[in-house]
Amino acid sequence: MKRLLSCCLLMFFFPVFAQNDIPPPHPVLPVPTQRQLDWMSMEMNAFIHFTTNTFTDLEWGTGDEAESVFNPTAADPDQWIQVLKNAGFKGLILTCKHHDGFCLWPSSFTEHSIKNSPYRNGDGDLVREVSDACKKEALKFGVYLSPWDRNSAVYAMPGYVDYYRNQLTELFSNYGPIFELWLDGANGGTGYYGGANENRQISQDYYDWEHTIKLARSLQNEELVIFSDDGPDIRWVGNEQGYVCETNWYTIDPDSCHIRRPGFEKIIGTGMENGSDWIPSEVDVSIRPGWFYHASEDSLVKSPERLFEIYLESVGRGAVLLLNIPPDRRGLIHENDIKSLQGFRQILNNAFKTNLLKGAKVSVSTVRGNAKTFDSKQLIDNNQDTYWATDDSMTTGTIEIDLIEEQTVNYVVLHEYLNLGQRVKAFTIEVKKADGWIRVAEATTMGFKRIIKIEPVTTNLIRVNFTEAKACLTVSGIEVY
Ligand code: FUL
Repeated sequence: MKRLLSCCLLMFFFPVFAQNDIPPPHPVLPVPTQRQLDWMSMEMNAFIHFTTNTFTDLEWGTGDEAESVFNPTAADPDQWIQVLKNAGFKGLILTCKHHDGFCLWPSSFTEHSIKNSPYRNGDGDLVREVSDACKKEALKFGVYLSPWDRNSAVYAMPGYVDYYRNQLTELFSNYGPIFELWLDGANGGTGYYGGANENRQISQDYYDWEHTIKLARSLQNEELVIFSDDGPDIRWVGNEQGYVCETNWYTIDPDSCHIRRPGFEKIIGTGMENGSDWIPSEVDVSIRPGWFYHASEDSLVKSPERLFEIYLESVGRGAVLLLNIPPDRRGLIHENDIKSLQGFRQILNNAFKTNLLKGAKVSVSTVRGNAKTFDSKQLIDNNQDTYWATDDSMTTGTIEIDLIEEQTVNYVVLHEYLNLGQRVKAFTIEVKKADGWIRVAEATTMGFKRIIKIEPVTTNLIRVNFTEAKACLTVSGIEVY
């Protein structure tokens, strides 16, 4: 009794203590793993497609190309990394082996590799050069190791899975740390296959991914994320055009959207609101029409404006962008691609240069338990680990921003606190004009980062209305540009 009394007295005199005891909301399951959260925070990674195709002008090598065709005259991975770093990429994924089976490292398990090419007189190892160059500039290094191998004589036979695992072991033991393993979905068809020159198909369980994934994880640290059409860590977005759907749930039900069933692309494009697993999408797209360099596409490099649009429709919809920039036959990123990337970076920097919230007043409709830990300040503290939250029963709410002076607004950027699961299903944005509030945007999911582009409008009051959510709100940030 005495204890209860002193506790009440304490709460009376020091209400802040009591407020800080308000527990956080219960998670909405499933929730992301730490490695998925870390990966999402990278936002933009680069894909590098480089192999014999660069020299044969193909997109899919057949597996019978002579190793001697691989002959970059001035390969300079340091140049790639400089260009990519300046453009804002955080990681790079290299096609260590594409469908033709040619290895960019001197694998002991095949003759179809860089060791039999003229590159550095057969002593070259581009996986080494690229992973070292990444380390020097603190870019993360990732591996594309094509499951389909049109060179291997044993492809589609039991021995190939061991061959694949041996190559994965070589890469994962000697070139780490590796942040992402990219497992391509193209599997089986015609090929050289050690001279058989035939059509080989595989069954759905041929690769026994479960054990390969265990092996990959055992050879790397916790950070490793694995991409394939439907996970385990990251899913394909269902198109190669550079967008994720406006509604982007991080959750899917891998069993009910099994690889390449009709309608599969649509499901992985939007995710599933009540999916059983947290498997966020990655938007892979090339800066050129093809994945590999072709001189005939030098004039078809995507413009800075188009790249910015892609950024808004991928990162701006809560996904991670994987933009392919293929080196040319010299082994350099081509001047046209560099120009486009520089222009893109400039547009991006200009668009998000000045956050108009500096000096603004931000208020919210309700605060969870009236606790400071969950109040409106958490929205503007530049810390994604703190968040504004509502009471458990409150699945709607409003953020109101008073810009103090009239400003022209182009973008509203919102961040959902995802450690407790994805919640928001619908929200609107309004601005105050002389004749009242006007709706300027309507959206569905929010996610890690949601950039809402609006028709430029001059106003001093902005309101975000969360109209539907799976549970109480947890919003970690808002910015206005
Ligand atoms: C596809 C492959 O077939 C393309 O060649 C490319 O590597 C792309 C990223 O994935 O499935």
